[in-house]
Formats: sequence, C-alpha cells, structure tokens
Amino acid sequence: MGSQGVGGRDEVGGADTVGDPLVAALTHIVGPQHVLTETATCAAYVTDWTGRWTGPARVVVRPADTAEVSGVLRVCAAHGAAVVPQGGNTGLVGGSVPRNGEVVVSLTRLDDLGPVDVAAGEVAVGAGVTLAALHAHAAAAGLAYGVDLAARDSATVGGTIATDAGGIRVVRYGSTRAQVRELTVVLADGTVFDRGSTDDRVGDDPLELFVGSEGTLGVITAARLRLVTPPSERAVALVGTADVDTAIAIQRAVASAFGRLEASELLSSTGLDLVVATTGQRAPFVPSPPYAVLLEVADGPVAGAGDAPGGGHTATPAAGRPAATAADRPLGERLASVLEAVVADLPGVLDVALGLDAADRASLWQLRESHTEVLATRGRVHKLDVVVPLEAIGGFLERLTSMLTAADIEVVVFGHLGVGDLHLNLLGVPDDRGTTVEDAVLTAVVEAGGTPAGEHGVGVQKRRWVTRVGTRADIAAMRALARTLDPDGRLNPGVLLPPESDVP
Ligand code: FAD
Ligand code: 2HG
Ligand code: ZN
Repeated sequence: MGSQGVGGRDEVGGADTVGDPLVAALTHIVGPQHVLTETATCAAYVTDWTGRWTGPARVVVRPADTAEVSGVLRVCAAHGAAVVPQGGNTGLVGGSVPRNGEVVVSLTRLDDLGPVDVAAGEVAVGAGVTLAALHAHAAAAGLAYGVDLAARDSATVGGTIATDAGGIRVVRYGSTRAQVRELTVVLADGTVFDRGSTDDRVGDDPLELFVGSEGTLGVITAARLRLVTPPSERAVALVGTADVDTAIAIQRAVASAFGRLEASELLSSTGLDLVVATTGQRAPFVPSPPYAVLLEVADGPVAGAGDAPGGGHTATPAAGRPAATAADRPLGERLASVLEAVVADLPGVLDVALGLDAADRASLWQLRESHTEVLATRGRVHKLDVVVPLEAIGGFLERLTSMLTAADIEVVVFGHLGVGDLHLNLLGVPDDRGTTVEDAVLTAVVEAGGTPAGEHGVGVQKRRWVTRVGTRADIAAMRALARTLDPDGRLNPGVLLPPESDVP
C-alpha cells in the first residue's frame, strides 16, 4: 500500500476508499502492504494487457496463500463485494480487470514451487507461479511443462488454467486442461475445495469444471500438473507458401513423416513484414510469401498412448519410423529431406528456411513470438481468437480478407495451425464500428463451421456470442452451475456468462 494507508485519502480509479470497512477487514488478513488503494500502485491491476479494457476497483488485494485467499473471499462475501481474480493480467479478452468497482484479488504471491516428482512426472505449484518459472523448475529436474506461450514471463499457472490456455505446444501436448492433475480452489464463500483427478475419488470429479471457467466459479490457488519428457533434439523449418492450403498440406506431410509435430504455427506476409520492419530482425524471405508455416520436429520419446495429450510423460519405444527419418541421421537432415520430397509435390511452396542450430531456431521462433508485442505498437488492435476447421481455413481467409479490405481494415493473421486456432488482428477499425466489425468477422467464422472463441476464452469481449452459439440447454446448465457455486454472482461478474436478459 502507498504512504497514505487505509483511512488516508486513497482511491482506486476514482473510488474513494477512506473508511471502507472492507478495506480494513482485508488489511487485517493480508497486512497493509498487500492492500493497494492508491491509483498509481493499482494502475497495473486495473487495465488489461491490450489497454482496451479498464475500470475502477474498490481495492486490490494480494493474499499470500490459500488460507489468505479463503479469508479474503469470506470477507468479500460478508460485505457483498464482487471479486475479479487476477493472475499475470496477460489475458486478451478483458476478463482479468475490474469493470465496476470490484475487489481485484491478485494471485501472484502464491508462487510456491513444490519438489518435482520425477517418477510420477508431476509437480505441485501455486497458482501465481509464472510459466517461465515453472519451465525452469521442471527443466532443473530433467522434465518440461507442456504448455508454453509468448507471455510466459508473466502469465501464471492459475490464469492459464482459468482460461484453458493453448499456446505454441498445443498440437503436441494439448491445452492446459490436459496437464491438470489436481486443483485447489477457493469458492465464493471462502470454502476451500481440494480435489484431484485421482483414482480413489468418490463420484464425479468436478475438477474439470474449473478449467476454463475464467474466474467465474472459484479462485484457483494451487495445482498439481503433469510434466513431460523433453525431446533430446529439435529442428525447425519456416516454409513460405502461396496459399494457406499448401501450408496445411505441408503440416500434414511433416506430421506423418515424423509421427508428430512439436509445433505448427501459421504466419502471413502482413505479420512477417510488420515484425521485420519493427524489430529489425533479418527477413527470412524477400519478398515475404503470402503465408508461412513454422514447423518444429523433435527426437526423443516417440508418440504413443502415454505420450498423447492428457497422457503421462513416459517414453514409449520408437516404432514405425519412415525411411526418411532413419534414426542414425541428424534430425535437421531428416527434416530437410522430408521437406524436399514434400516440396516436389506441392507447387504452392515458395521458400524454405531451416533452423538447425539453437541460434537459427531461436530467430525463426522470434519472428513468430514477436507478433503480439509488435502489433501492440500499432495503436488500437481488435484481436479475435477463433477456431476454424482446417479444410475451411482457406475459404474463410479469402472471404475475410475481401470483406475487410472493402471496409479499409487491415488484418494480420497468425496462430496455432496445428489445431486451427487463428489470431485475427484487425488494424484500422473505426472507433464507432468495433462491435459491428467484430460481429461480422465472428459471423463469418461460424458460417465457416468454426468457433468464435478459441484459446483466449470468452471474457468480456465475446460474452454476447455465448447466446448466439450456445444452446438454451448449454447456457441453462452453465448458469445453474454458477448459481450453485456462487449464488450471489460475485465472482467475475460480466465475464463468460451472458446476462439473463440476452438469452432468447
Ligand atoms: P489473467 O490475464 O490475469 O486472467 C485471465 C482470466 O483468468 C481472467 O478471467 C481471470 O479472472 C482468470 N484468472 C486468473 N487467475 C485466476 C485464478 N488463480 N483463479 C481463477 N481465475 C483466474 N493465450 C493462449 O492461450 N495461448 C497463447 O499462445 C497466448 N500467447 C500470448 C502471448 C502474449 C504476448 C500475450 C500478452 C498473451 C498471450 N495469451 C495466450 C493470452 C494470455 O497469456 C493467457 O490467456 C493466459 O492464460 C492468461 O494468464 P494470466 O495469468 O495472465 O491470467
Ligand atoms: C499467440 O499465440 C497469442 O501469440 C497472442 O495467443 C495472439 O496477439 C494475438 O492475437
Ligand atoms: Zn495463441
């Protein structure tokens, strides 16, 4: 807390906290230095990563452990205060920041890293642990965590579970849901709920419900996560293509030659040009091809039942390797010869850049991972994260581009091609047309057989779309569950669940 302290002339985004009994009760639980009430110290907690969503908080509170989170929620319940759970505040759909004077409960101090259980391939960690810290911790024990994303230095375990984050390894290990073994969650009334997907449970395990619940059903305070065996060798290729269908064909061919992909990411010329111009990184191809697919393959444990998303980390014996990937040749050479064979059959391939050593791999990945930061330098960006079936992506992108070009809007497309998750970043949307343009794009997504909300979740941004794509029964079930766990609707109001008045 700032120099004034509780009872001083503190305020959060305009809300005067002087004499607020809730603030005094929270201070009693977490200590004065972890109750933030001054506008300057609260600034980072009340505005989202994009700068698009912001609102006043009643107070920002930073508990240290599950017991303190429980105390905080009990006190908030007693005062009828709504709560916004917050991790690293890197979410991109507006769900992590206050809208209407809620209490922001920041979980970043819950950063315990338990010992790695190498035999089980698991680790128990606090919800506030960042993905970068978790990766380093697992690596020190010779293992790896299967979810990774460019926001790794800030995004937390709790936030990634709450959004069911996908990320750049989703094609290999599945989304966060597939990594969660046990969760500790604090419910709206302060009850601590500790459940695991263990074999000795009685009845249905409600653990699944909290994954992807975006802070609306409970506050996640800890998790036991599965770890994986990292590959011993990796190779990366960036393949420039004339169209997106060729990129998809290459993805399929390389996946079948190697048995699996570590990553498959789509880039486009607009994004590549912007990244190169902004960061000064060397252009991989001149001119940039319309699309490019970044493929990573690896050596080490080969896909098998226990290695699939949701499975364990145990290595299974290599089986069915094609001749082109004979294990006695370096991985990079094998990737090069697979690509050579593929290219001969695909006239839409324009260029290939190989990343064989660590430096080349890193610079190819840098081109992909810089996209979000670079786009953030271009003023207001409308981000739409959607999933489109692979076979429909080509037609969808053609339609999208002509629709947006006619409206003088630029679109930068990239994303996780392995699972059809596309990030549509719209530049030049007139301020008064944001909702109309987003709705037109999402309508086109649904018409292409896709889903309007992908790995980033629904948040505030796509709440109105829940009623458009969900059935009445789906929404009724979601609402019944929320009412049971949070009868007063105090957990993240305004996120995910549409207002009752919107349901036809
Ligand atoms: P926050 O942003 O703080 O919160 C996100 C949501 O989770 C909110 O609704 C919040 O209320 C809720 N929440 C947070 N913590 C808890 C908790 N402990 N208990 C209950 N609810 C909680 N996302 C992807 O899926 N894949 C990507 O590849 C990806 N790349 C990104 C790259 C960049 C550069 C950036 C800025 C973002 C990226 N994101 C990506 C989006 C974001 O990082 C993820 O949504 C991430 O899961 C958010 O984690 P966080 O800790 O920052 O959560
Ligand atoms: C990524 O994959 C993130 O890099 C961010 O999900 C996507 O900036 C975006 O649109
Ligand atoms: Zn993404």
